[in-house]
Amino acid sequence: MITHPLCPPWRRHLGNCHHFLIKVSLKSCGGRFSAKNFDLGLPHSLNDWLKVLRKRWTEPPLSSFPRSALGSRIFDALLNLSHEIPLFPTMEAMEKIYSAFRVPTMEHIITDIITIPQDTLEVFDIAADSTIPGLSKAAFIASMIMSHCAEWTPSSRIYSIHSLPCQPSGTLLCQLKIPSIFKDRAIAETDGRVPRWVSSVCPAGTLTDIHVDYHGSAQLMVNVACDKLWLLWPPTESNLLWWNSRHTRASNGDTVCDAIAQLEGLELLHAKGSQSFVLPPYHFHAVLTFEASAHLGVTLWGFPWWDTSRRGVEWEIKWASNHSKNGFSSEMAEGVLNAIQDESLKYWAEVINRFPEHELVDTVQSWLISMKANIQDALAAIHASVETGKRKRSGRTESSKKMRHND
Ligand SMILES: O=C(O)CCC(=O)C(=O)O
Repeated sequence: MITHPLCPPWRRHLGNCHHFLIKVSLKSCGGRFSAKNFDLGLPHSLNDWLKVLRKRWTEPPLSSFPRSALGSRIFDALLNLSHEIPLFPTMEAMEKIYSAFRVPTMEHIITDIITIPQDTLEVFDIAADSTIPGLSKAAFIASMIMSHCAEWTPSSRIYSIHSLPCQPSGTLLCQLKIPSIFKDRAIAETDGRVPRWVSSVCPAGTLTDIHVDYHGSAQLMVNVACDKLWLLWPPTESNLLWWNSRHTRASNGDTVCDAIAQLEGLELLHAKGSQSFVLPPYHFHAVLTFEASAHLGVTLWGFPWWDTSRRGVEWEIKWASNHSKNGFSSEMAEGVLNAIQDESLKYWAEVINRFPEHELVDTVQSWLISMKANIQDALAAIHASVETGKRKRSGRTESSKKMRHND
């Protein structure tokens, strides 16, 4: 789930859980999502199944929508790749997640929107590429309905919501469960005692630029009603290096095309039907939506993602320490460091409290101590350089005043 502006951000060897997912996916899907089964004239291009999606994106009504041209460049970049793009592993959502045997639907999501205590919603305006902090619920629902119109008109709007908390009379009625394969080794973020599921709601034509979520958690995602294409990249060393100058920054649209050309480990997921999947920590993603869609997500912290989370947090602390070299303000760096301290380190401390017998407890414990110290050092260095900057500026002002006086 994206939380703007600090998107509270693989290699197969990084998480045991990933191995599990690959097995489950192959077993439960019976290879159904393989490009080879798309019967679209292979062997033209190994990724020919994408042509169907490209056609939908570039024909009415989406062809007149604001991000059509950019999406079409993304499809061209994908179709130009000379290798078969692997598919991101998914699982069938089913009874392991739907404990109340009530499968979440768009109706539950709309109830969440209507019953959320706030009068207005924070939405992302896709056409304007900016966040609107307080949009009326009616305007949002109208934009969802109108995204099915025949073509874009000057009064059309396209808004997406990226972190809508589930409400008691809406999605919470479904009492979604965290499957025991995760629950026995990880903790979920909670609101009191219930896992804090949030939804993303996007009209047709939404293109979400490449970004990373949060600061070290994995996310369990569940499709509610989805027809969207996810592009996903692991946080390998070279991918993170590429991301140094882009982290937390609103990307310009063609960043996704650059990512397709320059990042390693791209995987695709056409989200449809009752799938769920785990987005590991610091996994880069960009998403194109073909029909009004919604998915649910909950953040998970735990040992299956320890190594990826640890490496990502260490990278992010370095990124913040080098903020000016990376072209970012001290405020941005301070925000990231505080978020890591208040969020990531707190959850990792909770993980070792919950699973005191785990073999990694001592390792995580000493890592927490050194990360706390690193964050404190980085914050102190930022404060010192801000103070030095202020002194220099006021020194310059004083001397220019004096010069003017002497003139
Ligand atoms: O569905 C989308 O367009 C974006 C979703 C996303 O980035 C997320 O849930 O983290």
